[in-house]
Order: sequence, then C-alpha cells, then structure tokens
Amino acid sequence: MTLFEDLKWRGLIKDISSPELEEKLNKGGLSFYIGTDPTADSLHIGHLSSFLISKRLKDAGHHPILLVGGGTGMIGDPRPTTERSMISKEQVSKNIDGLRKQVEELFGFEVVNNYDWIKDINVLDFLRDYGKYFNINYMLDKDIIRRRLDTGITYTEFSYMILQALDFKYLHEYKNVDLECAGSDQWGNITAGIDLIRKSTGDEVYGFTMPLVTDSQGNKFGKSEGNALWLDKEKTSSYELYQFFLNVEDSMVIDYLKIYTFLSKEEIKKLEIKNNEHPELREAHKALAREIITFLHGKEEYEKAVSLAEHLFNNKFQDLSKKDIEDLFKNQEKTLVDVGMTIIDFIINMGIAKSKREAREFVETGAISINGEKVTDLNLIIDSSKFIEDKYIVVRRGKKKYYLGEIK
Ligand code: 629
Repeated sequence: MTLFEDLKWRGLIKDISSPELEEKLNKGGLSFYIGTDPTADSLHIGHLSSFLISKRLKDAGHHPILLVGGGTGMIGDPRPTTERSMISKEQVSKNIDGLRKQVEELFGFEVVNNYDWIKDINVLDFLRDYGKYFNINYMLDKDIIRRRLDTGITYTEFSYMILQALDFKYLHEYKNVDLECAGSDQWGNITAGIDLIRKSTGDEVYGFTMPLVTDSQGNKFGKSEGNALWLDKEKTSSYELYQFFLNVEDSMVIDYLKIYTFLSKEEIKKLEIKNNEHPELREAHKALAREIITFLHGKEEYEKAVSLAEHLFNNKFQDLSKKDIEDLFKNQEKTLVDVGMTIIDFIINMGIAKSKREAREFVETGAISINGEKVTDLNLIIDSSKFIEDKYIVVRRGKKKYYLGEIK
C-alpha cells in the first residue's frame, strides 16, 4: 500500500486541496506543518489523531514541523459557538514550554513558535501586506465564521484566519513548507493560507484534513466523564487511559485501531475478526489500549495499568502504593476517618451502613472486605496498620460497591 492508500484506508483523509497531493505524499520529501495553540500545557486525546498523522508522514520520509501558536494563542481560533476567553501572556508561555517538551519527546518534531514572527509585524504592514489579500466576503463565507454571525464574533477572533494564513506563508518562504495538515475544523484556515500564498507569490501549496474523531453518536471522542484525557501522565494516568480504551464501543474499536495505532492492515483485520467472533474477549480493545499507552508512556506504564486493573478485578489492594490507590479510585469520593475505631463504627462512619445492626449484618454475612481482605471479626479495630502507606483504606461491600477512606 502507498502512504496515501494507507491514510485513506485508515479513514484519515477528509478534505484535500488538490488531487496532485496524492502523488506528492507518496513520493516523500515534503516539509509540512501542523499547528496547535497553547491553550493548555499538554496535548489531549483530541489532538492525538492529527499528531499521529504527522508521525505517519514523518515515517514515510516527510519533514514535520510543529507550530505552537504563541501568537495565535493570544487571539484564539473562533469556535462555532462562542467567543473564547483570552489567556494571559504568562500562561501562554508556560503552556508553550509544556507542549514543546511533550512534542519533542513523543514525536521528535521540529518545533517553531509563531510569536517569533508575528510579534514584529506592525498594524500598518499587517493591513497592507496581508489584509489586502482578504476579501471580506471570502472571510464571511468560511464555515466557522458563518456559524458565528448570529451569536456574534469580535474583530479579534475574525482576524485569526489571517494570522494562520500568514504563518503558512512564512513557513513556506523560510522553511520550504508546502503542506499544512490538521483536523477538519481547520479547513477554512488552511485554505486561507493556500489562497494567500497563491495570490501573493504565485506558488502552489497544499493542505489536507482528517475527519474529527467521534463516537457512534457523533460526539467528540476522547472525554472521560466529561473531562479531557491528557497525554501528560501526571494529568491522566495510564490506568485511566486503559479503562477508557477498554470501554470504547465495540462498533467503533476497529476504526479507533486504524486511527490511533501503527498496527498494519493485516493485524487490524485479524483483530476485526476476533472482535466479531469473540467480542467478550475484548482483544481489539486490549490491543488499542496497549498500542496507545505504550506509544505515549512506554511498556512499563502499560503493564502497570494492566496490573492495577487486575488488582481491582481480584479485589487485592494490600501491596499497592498511595499513588496506585489514587489512580484506581480517581473519581471516588473520599471519606475522612479517625484511626482506632471498631469495625462497626468505622462502617457507619464511612457511610456504608446506617445502623449498628446493619453494620453487624454486613460483617456477619461476609459482605465487607478491607483492602481486599474479608472481615469476619466483629471486634476488629481499624488501627493505622490498616491504612495503605498511612493514608488510604479501601472497603468493598458486596461484589461491586467500593468506598475509600483517608486518615483524618
Ligand atoms: C497557527 C495556529 C497555525 C496553524 C494552526 C494553529 C492552531 C489551530 C487550532 N488547532 C487546534 C488546537 O490548537 O486551533 N488554529 O487545539 C487543534 N489542533 C489539532 C487538530 C485539530 C485542531 O491542534 O488540527 O483539528 C484537533 O483535532 O482543532 O499556523
């Protein structure tokens, strides 16, 4: 398969500026760029697919440049609904440091910052050298802008596309960049750049986008309980990623394998058959989690995530660390408790039972376990030895209900 056929097969091509691009992509040797604004100090799953495309292009012999938008990040790319709140200049520069480090480590791309050239353009040059190439009707016709006309858009955000277009022109002139790629929400900005370069220099440059990744309902993919899944393991643990990918919809898992992994067509086909014949084995899901976590955080982190999942499955917490407990029970409410209570008072304090009678019944029927060990002694004292690293205590009632206690 050629690079282009592979990208198509993976479902990674949505818009493409010209059919000539196919041959150019297959040939190799293009310098291309992808941009991201420093809205946070880490990328999240929503960014990953387009960064992985860039990695695919890199592996096929093209030269990738990541542009971090130190300039554009101070303006904010218009979203379809409402104006963005501006982020402080200090925050922008902190975020850039985080992104630069992460991208260099994960992807090995050359990184540039558009603040370096945008900061030197004065307002008169901006209007004369760039503004003159932008017809207002052309700008108003861009999808995102059209969608904002009802709710309103400031001149600041309206100007954003000119900045992104001049980035492309700058990188074309100074870094031989001939291609910009991104998610499909960026199509308007990419074509603005292509048109600016054609009008101002006569050169033909290219762009393509990939579809935004969604679930089967068309919702943006990559949020766990409404929160972003970050690529920084201090913000989102490998265990949380593992759980997330193990639970993606069966009907979508093969699509995600194509988008998020470097597994070959043959390997993915095999997993597709397994997923159809034995969905309960979750082989495709496990491969997805394995490939992504190993790529992002390494083999050891992946193995740790699997091991934590097994600990939970086997109800075994004795040998875990504080951090492990925090990863496992991230979304669990914690109850602050005193050391030295009897098991009965402890159960009531933790909100597991409403009365002593009920608490005794739970213990007598063997429904309670502490850190994975079944409690049978009605006179057990919950002393400090019961707290993992002098901090947490995990209680399970019945088969599924967990409670987390923390020393007061
Ligand atoms: C200056 C800024 C440029 C080129 C690009 C940019 C950033 C661009 C943008 N990108 C999104 C972001 O920053 O807003 N205007 O979060 C995001 N991107 C990755 C994908 C995307 C896109 O980083 O392209 O489509 C998400 O999948 O939304 O000269």
